[in-house]
Amino acid sequence: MEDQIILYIDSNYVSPYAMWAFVALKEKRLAFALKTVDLAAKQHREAGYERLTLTGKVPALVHGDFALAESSAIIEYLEDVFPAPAHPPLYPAGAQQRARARQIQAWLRSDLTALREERPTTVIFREPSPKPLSEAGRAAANKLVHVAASLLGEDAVNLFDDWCIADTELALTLNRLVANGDPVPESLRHYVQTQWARPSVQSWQRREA
Ligand SMILES: N[C@@H](CCC(=O)N[C@@H](CS)C(=O)NCC(=O)O)C(=O)O
Repeated sequence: MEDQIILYIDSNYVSPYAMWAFVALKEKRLAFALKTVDLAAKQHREAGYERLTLTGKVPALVHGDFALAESSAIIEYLEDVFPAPAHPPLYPAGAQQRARARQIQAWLRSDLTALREERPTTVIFREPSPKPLSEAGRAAANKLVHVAASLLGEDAVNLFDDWCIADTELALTLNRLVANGDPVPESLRHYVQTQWARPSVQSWQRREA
């Protein structure tokens, strides 16, 4: 019998990191159970969850008797343990393209703090924010748009020849602006809309594992 897979996510379905791990599982065509963690009720601080994840963070993956937190570690683990061609790849084939995808992933997690604070993912999944961006928020938005436009040619719907997980991550980050009605060039809006229509992303929005 195959080891069971469980993904722990936030109960409000607004964690971008949880969404990226969920999309990775879906794109790999893996069956998994979803368990929700109520962050407001501090369920992630309960001893059992902290013991399981080491860090008490959401998302966390359980595969058999192995548990892992951190979305990037989860994504890399799935790619290692469920490789192509049996399971669709999460990364491009070439070493340089894989490296570029990982650069984008690491950058999205470590930079653009003002944008992440002023345009939380609730602007995508719940309702827009009426507040204009601060100077720091605008600077972060401009940097994101500049990097995305440099990577994506006019009318590109993927970063590379085929979809990869960095596309979902970049699209979600751009969607912090698009969904809120902040100015974004039309070609990037089209990229976001195309990425958002992927069945794996739609499944997250419909909350179905
Ligand atoms: N670097 C982590 C970030 C995970 C993270 O910050 N998750 C938030 C929810 S969006 C969380 O667990 N917050 C509870 C806490 O930090 O105590 C990842 O990529 O998985």
